[in-house]
Amino acid sequence: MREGTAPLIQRLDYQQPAFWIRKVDLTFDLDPAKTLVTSKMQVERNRSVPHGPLRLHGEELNLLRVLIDGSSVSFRQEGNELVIDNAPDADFALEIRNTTCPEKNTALSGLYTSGGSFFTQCEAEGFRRITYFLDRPDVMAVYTVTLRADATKYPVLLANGNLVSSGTLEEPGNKGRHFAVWSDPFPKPSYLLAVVAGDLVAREQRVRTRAGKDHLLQVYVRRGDLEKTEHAMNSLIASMVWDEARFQLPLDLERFMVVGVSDFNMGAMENKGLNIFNTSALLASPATATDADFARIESIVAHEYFHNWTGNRVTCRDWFQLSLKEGLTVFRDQEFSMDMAGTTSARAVCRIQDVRQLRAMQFPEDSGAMAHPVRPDSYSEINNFYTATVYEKGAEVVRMYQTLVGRKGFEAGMKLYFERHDGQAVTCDDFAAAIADANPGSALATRLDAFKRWYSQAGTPRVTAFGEHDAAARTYTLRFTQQTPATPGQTDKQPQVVPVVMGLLDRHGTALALNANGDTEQVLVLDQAEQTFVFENIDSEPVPSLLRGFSAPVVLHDGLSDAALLVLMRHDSDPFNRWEAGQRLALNRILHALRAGQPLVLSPVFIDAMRGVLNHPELDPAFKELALTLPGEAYIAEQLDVVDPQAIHAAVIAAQTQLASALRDDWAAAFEAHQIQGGYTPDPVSSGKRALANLALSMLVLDAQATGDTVWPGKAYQRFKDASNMTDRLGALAALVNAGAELAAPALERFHALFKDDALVIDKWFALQARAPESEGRVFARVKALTKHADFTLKNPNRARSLLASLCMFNPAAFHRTDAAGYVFWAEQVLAVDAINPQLASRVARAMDRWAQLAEPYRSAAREAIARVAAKSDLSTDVREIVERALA
Ligand code: 0A1
Ligand code: ZN
Repeated sequence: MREGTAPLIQRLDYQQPAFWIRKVDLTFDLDPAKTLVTSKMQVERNRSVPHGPLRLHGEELNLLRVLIDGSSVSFRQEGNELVIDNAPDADFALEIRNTTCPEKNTALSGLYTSGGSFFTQCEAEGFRRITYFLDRPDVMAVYTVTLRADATKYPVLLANGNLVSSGTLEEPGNKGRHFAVWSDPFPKPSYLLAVVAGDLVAREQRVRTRAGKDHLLQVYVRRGDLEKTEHAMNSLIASMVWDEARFQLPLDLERFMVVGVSDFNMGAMENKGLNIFNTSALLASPATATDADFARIESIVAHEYFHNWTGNRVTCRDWFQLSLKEGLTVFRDQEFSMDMAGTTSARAVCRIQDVRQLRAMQFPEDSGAMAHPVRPDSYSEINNFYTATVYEKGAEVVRMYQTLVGRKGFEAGMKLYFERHDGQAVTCDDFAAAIADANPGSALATRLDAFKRWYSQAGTPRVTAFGEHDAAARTYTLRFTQQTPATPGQTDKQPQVVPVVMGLLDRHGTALALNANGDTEQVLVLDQAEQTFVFENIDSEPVPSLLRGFSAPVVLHDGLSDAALLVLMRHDSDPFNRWEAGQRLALNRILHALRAGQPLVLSPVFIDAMRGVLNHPELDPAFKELALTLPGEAYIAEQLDVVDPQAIHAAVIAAQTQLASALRDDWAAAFEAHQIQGGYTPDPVSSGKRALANLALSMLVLDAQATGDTVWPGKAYQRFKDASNMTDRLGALAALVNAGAELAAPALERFHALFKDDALVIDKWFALQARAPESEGRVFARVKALTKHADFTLKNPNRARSLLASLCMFNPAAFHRTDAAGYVFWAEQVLAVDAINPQLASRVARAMDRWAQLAEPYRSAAREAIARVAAKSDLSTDVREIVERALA
């Protein structure tokens, strides 16, 4: 956030603060241009650390006065710190008054305005942009908040906890103003404070929990958005029920509020009892949101709700421990989504989607300039570490605990964790100790130190497996090796603890017994650089099915032949590995073509296998859609030492075109067979059918482009016009746009006219165009033109991301151009956004993380663009850290 070079903060430098703040009384006199903040704090010296001055954080504040026990006190300002050298030894009352300017706060951190209302965002270090404070998560205080504001413009005044009183302000000078006093009984770190004031309306629901307690649930949004809150409310209720049933964790507040805001840097925020959501993660109606939006909203509502225990009741000692709350809460929301999905197949679909996301986002992070451990060792801007590694890899680490101690063992570990640490700010070591101590003698407890390398070592481990059958001895020997590649600042890596869930199949696909008990599935635990496992009574060469359910976040090389992969794809009892086998068949072909520098030609065997999936009488449509979708370009790039984005794109398009043509009749049949009669529901079965129908349609339109047929584009246009829900409408529009059909232009125009007043839908309109497959530079040119569109702005993060992130991060072939125009555009946009919103700018800046793996001429041009940005003297610390790490 701050300009200039920020100091590098090191994990091992952690020290407790010199003072504790136990109680805070905050008053906000809200005004968009100048809000007055009065903070009265109860402060005490921390006697377990050396005597020192009181140093409070404060940024972009206008300080009015500082009083200790009612008298003025001498202080000095050192950079962004307010230093009081002569603070008393005994407990004291500290009062600070300052003002801030919410309407100029385009960084959206601290107190800001959006659509004429006030909102706050305090994680990670936004509270210091509201008032001076010990703004660190280990300082936990009880807060009372008084809000005073114009009653007409801001009829709703919200803060954390319970409403104590409210009314009209009577004093002269406060005409037309009203107030509300909120009190939160739970001690919390400052990053969980929240304030909202505006003209909002709420959907309300009273619920009774299993424990017999009554609660009021409220979802606050702008007038006019109320009918789009039903799904969020249902998701909230389902989350409450689930957390009580699965982990015995009840809601601890009488009132739980959720608020939507259009300008927000992330998805949502778990402020105690007052979650604040990006509207994109909250609002849904069948006409405006896709199935994917409905699923995302359910999972984000759950995620924030689950933070109430994993994050709020037990929080992080310091920001290096971020994955303590984030990895665990992502794991919990993933488990919730799987339980909500229901059937084994629907659960597998969730798992496949999560792994696809991990591979598309976290694997590249782990092999690029920003590679860092799940528990980072240093940062200069903590906002840069809300990453796929901390979140998604962190969730995989939590999943491995569960795999190693079993589901019941994990639940026992969670129980112990809360018994030990409720109300505390703790570390990842405390979590690990609780899970291990609740499971003495387990595969985890016996190798806990080695397991914890998942927190300290960056990089994705490479595991190889080599199987050998001894016909005479009737044994099958599996030999594993593992090695983790070097990452910035970490060259030597130790072996990791890798749980490999596995089974063996014979060549007809029958599961083999792995031991005398007749078990057909087992967990092998790797913890050495090399290890061997022997299976007895194996009559013939089996096909190993390893890493079922993606039991560890590693890259596995098992050298299986295409024939063996076909056995797995057709017969494995593990649906994840069935999907994986199909993906690997496709990947093998694409990589072979890329490495040989030859055009890609899909084999008849592969095409038959895909046809078998598409026409399979028992597989679910949602699974079929995933199995028939080719690996993404980012994941393909991950497999290569030198990345040529244009060559990858050409190979993927060739594969798609061949699959579209070879299965033409099957796609048409699948499209017709998966039409849904009746009203829209976003359940997994219906959304699976819509997904497969949309994939079929996109293949048919793509094929029509090649053959000159006009029937399918016409049908797609008709479907686009007539669709009764956004999934089908956007699916048909995407089919036209992605194929480059002539009807794409009128369809886009019509779509814009239909939804011009719905910002979230217009975001989709921008994103669809920016993510379209590149062809002769047309997509890039279109994006550049769209930056000049009347609806485009860099000030709204959703809108800015809809074009910039879509192009620079999700459309490699449009972005990486031989003329370097993509990089020039990137540099311009990063600098323009940085002046408005550094957090947003640094996210876009990360599009260049993997520049060093690019082939020439991309590599040199990319480096030059990064160096040009780095040469600017007035960069935010956010962007500076990203570009400097890239160049290091
Ligand atoms: N803790 C939130 C994510 C979040 C993080 C930072 C923010 O502002 C910089 C906002 C939200 C979550 O995990 O949902
Ligand atoms: Zn979170």
